[in-house]
Amino acid sequence: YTPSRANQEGNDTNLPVCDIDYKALKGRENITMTSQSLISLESMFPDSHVGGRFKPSGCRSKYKIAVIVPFRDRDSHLKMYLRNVIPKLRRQKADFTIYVVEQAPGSHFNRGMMRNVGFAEAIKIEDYDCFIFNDVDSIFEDDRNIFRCGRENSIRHLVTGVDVFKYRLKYSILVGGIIAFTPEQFRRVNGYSNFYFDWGAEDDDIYYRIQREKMKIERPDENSTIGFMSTLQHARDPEVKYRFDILYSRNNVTSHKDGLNSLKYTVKMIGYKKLFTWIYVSVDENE
Ligand code: UDH
Ligand code: NGS
Repeated sequence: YTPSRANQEGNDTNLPVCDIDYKALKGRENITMTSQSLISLESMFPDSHVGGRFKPSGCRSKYKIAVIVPFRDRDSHLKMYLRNVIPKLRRQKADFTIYVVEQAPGSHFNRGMMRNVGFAEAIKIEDYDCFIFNDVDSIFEDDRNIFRCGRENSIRHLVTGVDVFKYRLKYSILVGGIIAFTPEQFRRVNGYSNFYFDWGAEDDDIYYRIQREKMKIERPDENSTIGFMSTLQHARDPEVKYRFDILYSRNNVTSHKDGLNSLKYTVKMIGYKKLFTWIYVSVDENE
């Protein structure tokens, strides 16, 4: 069953455009740690639409947002993510759908590819205005950190500080955790590289793609706590030494032919769940 666009639209076009009610926002909050089952989580959000789309009631959001979460084997994080992020995005009156893009066993994890797949598949389902790539362990703390994209030449990185780094960014060009692209922006950089299997560097790689396109990075106000992010604990994945070789040599030459336009994958399953759309995908590492 594929939710049709017409069906999802309903009569929304007659509704007034939503204004964010800043008084209804709560500001910075501690993360709620939960060990709830998915079923009990689902019962917390009875008004989600099929595939986990949320829309404000009584008004129409300015943008349709797809939140793309690369995923494998982090079930407890996913529940914590949904528990904390959905209420905040609803208070922002966002029209959003979370896509959990899960890489099937048989290849090393590739975050960049999972994000590319999320983009490619979600845009077939709905005309999204903004794609927000969000690691499952990265939870924004403050609901005043509005999930939205930047203007034409400006990529919006929604993080100004990370809890485990004393609420700073590890380095100034870091664009990991949570980052927003319009479809035009994402196509312009040709998405993420597909080369980085295992941990690290694919976000640095996309930073250089952004730079080469002469676009800039914007963030929430760096003098406030609005862009602060909490991270969930997990064992560290194996790092790949060769990532630096790719980052500093191949990338410059290959980014126009390595990315969205060279993406190869097989969708094994799409599940329209209550709180998210699940895309289960396999990739061939040796291609
Ligand atoms: N992911 C999975 N499963 C995996 C690996 C990665 O779902 O097996 C996804 C998930 O969305 C995760 C994201 O990819 O949040 C990033 O992977 P990660 O959490 O392993 O990487 P991160 O950069 O790890 O968050 C930081 C750990 C090292 C901190 C360094 C402190 N000195
Ligand atoms: C850098 C990695 C990035 C990674 C970042 C995590 O060292 O891919 O750490 O920072 N770059 C390379 O490995 C070249 S953190 O989220 O821990 O603040 O995203």
